[in-house]
Amino acid sequence: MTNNLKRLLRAVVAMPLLGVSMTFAQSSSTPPLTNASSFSKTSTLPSIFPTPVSMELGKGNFSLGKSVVLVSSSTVDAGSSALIARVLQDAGVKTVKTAKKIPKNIDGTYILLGTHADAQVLDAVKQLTSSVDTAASGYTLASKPVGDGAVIALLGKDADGLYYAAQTFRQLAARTAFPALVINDHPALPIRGTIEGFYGKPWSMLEREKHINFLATLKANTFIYSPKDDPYARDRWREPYPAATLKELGQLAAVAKNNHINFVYAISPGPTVCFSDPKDLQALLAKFKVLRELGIRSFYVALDDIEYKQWNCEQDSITFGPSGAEAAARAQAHLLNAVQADIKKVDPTAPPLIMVPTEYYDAKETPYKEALRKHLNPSIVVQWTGTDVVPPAISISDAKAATKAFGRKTFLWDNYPVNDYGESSGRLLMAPYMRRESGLSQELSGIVSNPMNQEVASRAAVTGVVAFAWNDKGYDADRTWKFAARELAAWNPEVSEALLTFFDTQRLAPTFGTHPWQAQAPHLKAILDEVEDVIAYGDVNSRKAAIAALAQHAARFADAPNVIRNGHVDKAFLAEAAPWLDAMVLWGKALASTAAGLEAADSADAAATGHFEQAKKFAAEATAIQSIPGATRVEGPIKLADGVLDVFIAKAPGLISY
Ligand code: LTM
Repeated sequence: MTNNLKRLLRAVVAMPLLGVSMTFAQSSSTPPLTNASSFSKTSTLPSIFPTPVSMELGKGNFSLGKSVVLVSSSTVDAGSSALIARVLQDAGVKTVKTAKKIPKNIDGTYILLGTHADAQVLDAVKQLTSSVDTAASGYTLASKPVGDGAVIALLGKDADGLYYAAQTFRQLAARTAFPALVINDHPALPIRGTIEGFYGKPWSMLEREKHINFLATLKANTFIYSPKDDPYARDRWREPYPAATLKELGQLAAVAKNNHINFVYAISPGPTVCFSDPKDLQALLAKFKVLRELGIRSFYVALDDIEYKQWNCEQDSITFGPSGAEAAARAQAHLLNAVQADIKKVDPTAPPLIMVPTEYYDAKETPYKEALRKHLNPSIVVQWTGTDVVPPAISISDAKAATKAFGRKTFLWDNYPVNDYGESSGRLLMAPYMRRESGLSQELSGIVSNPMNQEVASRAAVTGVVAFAWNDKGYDADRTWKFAARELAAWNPEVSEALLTFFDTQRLAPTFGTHPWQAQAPHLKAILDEVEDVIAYGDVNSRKAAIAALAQHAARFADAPNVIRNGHVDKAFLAEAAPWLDAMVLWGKALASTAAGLEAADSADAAATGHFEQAKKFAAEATAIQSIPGATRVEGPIKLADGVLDVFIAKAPGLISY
């Protein structure tokens, strides 16, 4: 038995003793096991998120059973082993045996695990399927009922590929009926994940750990630590971290590694750095050295949101000439090239340095970009936010322009669902991830989402971002968004419906300008428009029916926060969204009173006036609810389906004269 196999078995045996850790959201957020009676001879194509590149059903299906045999190899790493152990335990497997190879007569469930580096596993998988995925980080998952049992093969092109196979296995194993199928899959983009790059309250270490666990379930591979309000990363970047923070960062990096996530540490020296001062270079390298000793291997220098047309020190004007955008780019390249050279020297296989330039928000040719392109080491990865800081859309031709401007494919920093700017005040941003052109993966080196100060609430959008980055051609924004709601609802249909009703009220996606790039509450708007249309054009009966349907919808709307709060939804989400959920109850009551007013008005009943007055009072109470002090950078009144619900409630008393 290999050491890894031993580790896997130990993990399976140890799981019940360890109990359920709060941070292991991965295992609890899978579809509930269907009961045995739903096991049938036909099998159905499962939905896997992110959408695999190819997935083909075979004939039949089977149950994993209470006991499985693992045929494993030395190429299975600790993270994959631990994940498979959790998956088997969650699927109700009680006994895990091991074997060196698959026997001729199959009499149970055999699970074959390994990478292409293991010839024995590769050969065995080729018996099951003629097609195997050979792309970097790719995997093949093949399953088949055989004899009196079944064989499932998880074959990674490499260690990451095997881990992704295990993540797909997690989604499949949650079904009682494990279908015969062949999945060949690999990421479209090599870098996928999140940059904690917002202003305002940084995430806590626990939130980061939970987020990394969440990212791993979606086969993302990158978490960039870059909170603007970490003083040791920006304002006081030269100072060392307190020992306790260093310890926590090291623990976080270990969690990330176990989840096949690259933990990237970003520093923002821009506000005070002297580019030509060797002491400042040494201060940067010293900071990275300490973090490297904690196991962090990937580094980033952020130069966004700084005054770059003035030097911070006299020496820079002597070294680089008079201050200005072009000189700033030369100075930045000088410093970053030295950092990259040091990375290469001390850790030759480490990922290259990542940077965000000062002009990150468009792809127009400028003296700054021209100089950066000319002087920056081509192996340094450059971030870009699109055609604006918060762009309404990103097309392939936009990305091509950025490639040209920065002299390399750029790494997209997508400022969605971040809510740290004026236009986003009072909002959670929970729309599906849209308006990024399919095929963008060919013109980018990666995508990360900049999330909200609210970690769990960010997941609806982040799920879309990383699913798009995995397979932009097969990405379905709406289905992925619904999947995110199901995950948050712990797969309870009533709760996920209530969550989707709530998400709809937080769908408006602002830009830095006056035009949002996603419209507010389209689902609710369609319902309210329909009521208004029927009142305008319908006969008596259809009017009554439409108003009755509105009353029912209002009751469901008002009750949605209750359903969410009483479901098995992550408590952190309930805390983050508390004022919005409170506001939703009141807006729901306002809508219910409005429906009562319309019903009375339609019967020429003067009681309508009282109902409409009541609606106004509820609306005023809802509008007065404020965001949680300190929770977001921009505080203010909570907004909920604004421009849709408030408009309808205000307009309703004038729809029927009585
Ligand atoms: O977008 C970038 C590169 N920098 C900052 C972010 O830190 C901030 O979160 C977003 C949204 O306000 N805008 C920025 O300019």
